Amino acid sequence: MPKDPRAEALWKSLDTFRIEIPSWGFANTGTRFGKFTQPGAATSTQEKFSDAGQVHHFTGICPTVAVHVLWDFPEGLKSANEVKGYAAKYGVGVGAINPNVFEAQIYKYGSLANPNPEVRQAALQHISECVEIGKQTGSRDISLWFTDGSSYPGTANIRQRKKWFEEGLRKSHSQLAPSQRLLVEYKPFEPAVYHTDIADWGMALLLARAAGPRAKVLVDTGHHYQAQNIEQIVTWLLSEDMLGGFHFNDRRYADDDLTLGSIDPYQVFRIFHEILYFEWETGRRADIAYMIDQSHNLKGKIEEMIQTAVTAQELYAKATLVDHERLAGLQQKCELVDAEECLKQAFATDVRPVIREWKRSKGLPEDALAAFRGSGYLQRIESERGEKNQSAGGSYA
Ligand code: PSV
Ligand code: MN
Repeated sequence: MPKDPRAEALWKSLDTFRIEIPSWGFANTGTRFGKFTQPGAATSTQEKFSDAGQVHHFTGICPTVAVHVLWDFPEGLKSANEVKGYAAKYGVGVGAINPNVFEAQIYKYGSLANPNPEVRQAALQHISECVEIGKQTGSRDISLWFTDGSSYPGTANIRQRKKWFEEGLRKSHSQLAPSQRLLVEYKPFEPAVYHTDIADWGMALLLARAAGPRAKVLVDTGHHYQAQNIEQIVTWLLSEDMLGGFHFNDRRYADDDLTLGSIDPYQVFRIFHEILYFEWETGRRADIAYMIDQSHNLKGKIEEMIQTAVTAQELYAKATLVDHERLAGLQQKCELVDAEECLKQAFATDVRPVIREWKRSKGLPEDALAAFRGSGYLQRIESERGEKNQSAGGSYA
């Protein structure tokens, strides 16, 4: 460990920083006009776990994989042991469980807020099964994203739908084991384009509060309007003890699912800074699940996931370099230039030499991407999966 106290703090933060990767980031995806295929894309849950295992093997910081129940658990609860087996085989754990109440035909007009009580019941039943899956896989978080909303003015009773959501989330919360949490994700639009029932952090916050004490808000960085100040949302949720986790990705226009930090690395740094500043001020660790929510259409899937994890680690490391005590004093005296410089200096610091040293001490490769490329894994899966993937793409029409 280095002698300098700031480098020491950075080193300690590297020991604790972990980020979860999504199973769906390894499968073929596309745009709303169709899928682009890759010869090496994962074609089964087992392959997704195998690929995720590679990301963790080379980076050392992605020990868990978020799963989507419909996509990864073809037989629901009955698939739980099988999925757990894949995780163990490839050296990772099962992370957040994502129910899927948006793809089946019955959810055309919503799930927990569907005017039809039978559909609301079906959605509740699915979430309840996901809670059970979480208990079996040892997953802490049930991560809820709903597409519920409407696309034309006057077509939905928005207040009534809010009540249905409160009711459904309360019931779901009552089924949690003491170690489990519900994370409520928000998104302003898509696929509903007039109103979305859980459109922003305020709505997610109110619904999480109504659900119960172990429900928190999930911030997906791609789910905001242009120019929205995301780190301010983060600070408010922290101060309310309501920030449960993140879905990290970058965006230029809307929910673009771009590589973390590819468009605006300073944004990610500012989010990490606010969290670390909160931890310094309160003397307690913020209990936040850091997760990635990206599905790469154009870049190689495993390569981009490695790139993402490495970027997240670097930006988090930079944020640990902010001198909090000095910053607090400067803020108090309204020394604007010097206060801003506290952030800018930390952001400009090249943390890679210390990270390389940390990696060496852990027996990890200094350059995760190069090590993965040199391993021959990609060539192997491309030849094994190429044929299956050839027929997987195409248009939706
Ligand atoms: C929706 O856009 C979302 O962010 C939710 O988290 C889903 O679970 C995920 O993307 C699916 O790709
Ligand atoms: Mn998300």
